[in-house]
Amino acid sequence: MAQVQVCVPDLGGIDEVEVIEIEVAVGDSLQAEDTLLVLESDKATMEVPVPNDGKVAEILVKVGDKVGSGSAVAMMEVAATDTPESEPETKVEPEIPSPSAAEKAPEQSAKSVSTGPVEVQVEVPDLGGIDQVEVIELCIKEGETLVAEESLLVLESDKATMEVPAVQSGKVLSYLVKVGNKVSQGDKVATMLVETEQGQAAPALPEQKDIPTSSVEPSAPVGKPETQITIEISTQGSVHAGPAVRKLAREMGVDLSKVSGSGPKKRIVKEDVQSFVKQSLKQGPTDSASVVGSSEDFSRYGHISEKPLSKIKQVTARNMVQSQRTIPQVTQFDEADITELEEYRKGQMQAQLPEGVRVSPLAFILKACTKALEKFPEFNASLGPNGDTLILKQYFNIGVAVDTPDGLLVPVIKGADSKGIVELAVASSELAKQARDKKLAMDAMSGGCFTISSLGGIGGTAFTPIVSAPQVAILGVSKAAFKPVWNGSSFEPRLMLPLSMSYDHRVIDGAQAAQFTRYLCQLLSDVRHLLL
Ligand code: CAO
Repeated sequence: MAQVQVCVPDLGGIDEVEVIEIEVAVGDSLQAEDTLLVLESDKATMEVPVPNDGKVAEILVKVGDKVGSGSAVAMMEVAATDTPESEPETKVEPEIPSPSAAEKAPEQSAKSVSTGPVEVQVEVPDLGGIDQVEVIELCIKEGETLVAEESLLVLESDKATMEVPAVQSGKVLSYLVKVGNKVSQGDKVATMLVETEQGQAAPALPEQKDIPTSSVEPSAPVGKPETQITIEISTQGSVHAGPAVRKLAREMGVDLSKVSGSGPKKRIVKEDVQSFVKQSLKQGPTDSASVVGSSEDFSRYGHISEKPLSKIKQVTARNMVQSQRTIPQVTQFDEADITELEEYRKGQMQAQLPEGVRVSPLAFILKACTKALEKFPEFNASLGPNGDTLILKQYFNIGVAVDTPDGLLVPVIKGADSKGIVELAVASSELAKQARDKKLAMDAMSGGCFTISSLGGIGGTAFTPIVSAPQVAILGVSKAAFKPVWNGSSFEPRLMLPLSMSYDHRVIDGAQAAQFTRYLCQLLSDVRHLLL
């Protein structure tokens, strides 16, 4: 046996990095490439592996110590054949990717020489000779701005995690890569719009180096911001964890953005992931409810094709599964006589509308719902964390389900109770447009108390909407149709609007649900109730 010193490899010009984790103890037997400890600078986390099989004889540093290139960090006992002859004690620098990549500013290049805002392309910086590093996180949403030095994306090799920061403050127009793509030095990863000072030319565009098409799918076009789903991905940007922890999380299917870090600077360590999994198992199915499809080979029966589900649909699917699994839901049906309401909306009201404003029955339904929520506070509530209290909300935010080409989005009309019919019409059509144009603000879909899902413009007689937890009720609206209604002496044609209200039966009793929908019908049958 011989003793060898394990030293910090070349840090690519960085003076000092901090030891943030020691993964082994004296006496541990390790195999070559096992991680000895983890180092971190403000932009990169890297693991120092051992180069040979052997036993840890001494650890020369402790967590919090600052080390530089060549610093000795441990002594290992290795088989004599593993050390060069005639050298009783050998310095061995394990080969790990140089973190210089993350430390060095990414190159950014402008499309043209100009003043004012210019488009620049952010490139992957020097990766210390490593090729094909995986993009594991996109830190912000397209269309958002970030300041110089904030992270744009995170790359990961098997031994290091590197954040690629923006050199200049600006707006991210589009990412040119997606999570999962492999990139190398010089690959273009994002287009940003940055300000140049008056009279100062933007940096010239360096020689183009195209990303191999096999590994990079085209990103969303410039100016086409992602929606809610990308926001979810973006939360990963704040995850503070090393490669080994990220790998463990991936293996266990853990979303690291949901794990609290107990390490230095709130860094997530392996134990945090393990206790998160234990906790999740104890709690049973939670918001990470998985959507299980079919593994059947349908091609045995005929031709098939497969297409990816949009992110919005994937998130909706998880939420739906979660809601159906955890909420005992019942749907109450009723019909509102909107004959007079429609006469008013299509007649007298038209002359009073501001130019360009279109009012559909939805605005009246929104108004009726806020009034019904005021009268029946249990519908404007959520169950408390242990399920033994009811949180009654004093505000009235109503979500409106919007059908978009990518799937269902539910923007929320905030403070619906303080809006009149015309304002509700304007707010709902603006939000629906923003949803379809993928321009919803980040918080546009949060804070809803109750949801309306209107399929009235399409057709159908009834459906059973799924409650959107933590809300306790959702109103489904189908297409109004003329029906013969008995008025006591004869049948009369009346325009009837079908309502289907699903509710959480833990919170709302059947009788309350019937009263709520009856009240809605009364309000809608006499437009004067709503105009007051
Ligand atoms: N009965 C009869 N006609 C109706 C109606 C109803 N209940 N609701 C709307 N209409 C009419 C409108 O008046 C309009 O006709 P005019 O142009 O002649 O006035 C037409 O249908 C189209 O309306 P619209 O759909 O454009 O507008 P809206 O305000 O009713 O709805 C929105 C807006 C965003 C809710 C709707 O476009 C939408 O996306 N609906 C789908 C929601 C969805 O997918 N839900 C399922 C979720 S799963 O629970």
